[in-house]
Formats: sequence, structure tokens, C-alpha cells
Amino acid sequence: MKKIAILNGPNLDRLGLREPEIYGRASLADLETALRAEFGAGVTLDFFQSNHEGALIDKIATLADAKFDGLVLNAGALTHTSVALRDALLSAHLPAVEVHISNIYKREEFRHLSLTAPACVAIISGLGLEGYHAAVRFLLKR
Ligand code: CA2
Repeated sequence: MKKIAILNGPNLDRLGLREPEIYGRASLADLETALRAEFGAGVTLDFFQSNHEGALIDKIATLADAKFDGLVLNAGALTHTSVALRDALLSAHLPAVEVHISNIYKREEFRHLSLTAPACVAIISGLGLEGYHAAVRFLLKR
């Protein structure tokens, strides 16, 4: 059975509670329910959210050691700042898809740079929560 992890970074635990005009009204729990409904029992989905950079880095290493097949990463604002997260992705040798709920290129200029994208096989930005579904579908077909 394939194993895919879905990692969410800082403040994404607030999804559905604030800024619905940017991020929509669904919560992270709703996202988990929807992904489990689509992919069912045929795949192991591991969900993890942290507001802490180091916890995300530790999680990526754990997933690599556990021989996961892929990783969906919304690193939140760490996308734009974290060399450490990029290094963790590079050393994990796990196929990763970077997901952003919003279209980061339609927003402030500081969001246009992703330090983590070069360590990923693909980036999806602006599809809302559908981006996570597309990323899991893609990783399962690889
Ligand atoms: O569009 C995305 O998914 C982002 O990764 C979201 C990050 C932002 O810093 C990135 O530039 C783009 C922010 C996550 C904060 O999420 C919230 C969700 C609901 C309410 C408040 C924050």
C-alpha cells in the first residue's frame, strides 16, 4: 500500500476560522475528511500540521526513514524563508509536491519566491483545497 504524507505549516491550523476570502471556509479537518473520502482505504494518508519549523523538518526525516512514497507540503510562510526546510526536503529524497491554497503570484511580492519549490517535483498554487487532491493523485500515479 502506498504511503503519502500531507504536511501543513504555520497557521494552517487556523484554516476555516479566518480570512475565508483568501483560504475558503473549510478547515484542515474538513480537508482530511475529503482526502480520505477520495482515496479511501487503498492508500495510507498521514496528516501532520505544525507551527514550528523544526517539527516539520523532523517529520520530513521520519517520513523518509519510514520509506513514504511521497509528500504534499504546504509550508505556509516558511515557503518564503526556510533554507532549513529546503535542505530537509533535498536530503529526504522523497518526491514532494508543494501546494498553496492561494495563488502566491497574485499576492505580495515577498510571496513570489519559494525557497522550497526547487526541492519539489511540482508546485500547485491557487487551486484552493483541490490542490491537495491533485497533488495526492499525481504522487499516486508516479
Ligand atoms: O496559499 C497558501 O497556501 C499559503 O501557503 C498560505 C500561507 C502564506 O503565508 C503563503 O504565502 C501561502 C499562510 C497560511 C496561513 O493560513 C491561514 C488560514 C486561515 C486563516 C489564517 C491563516
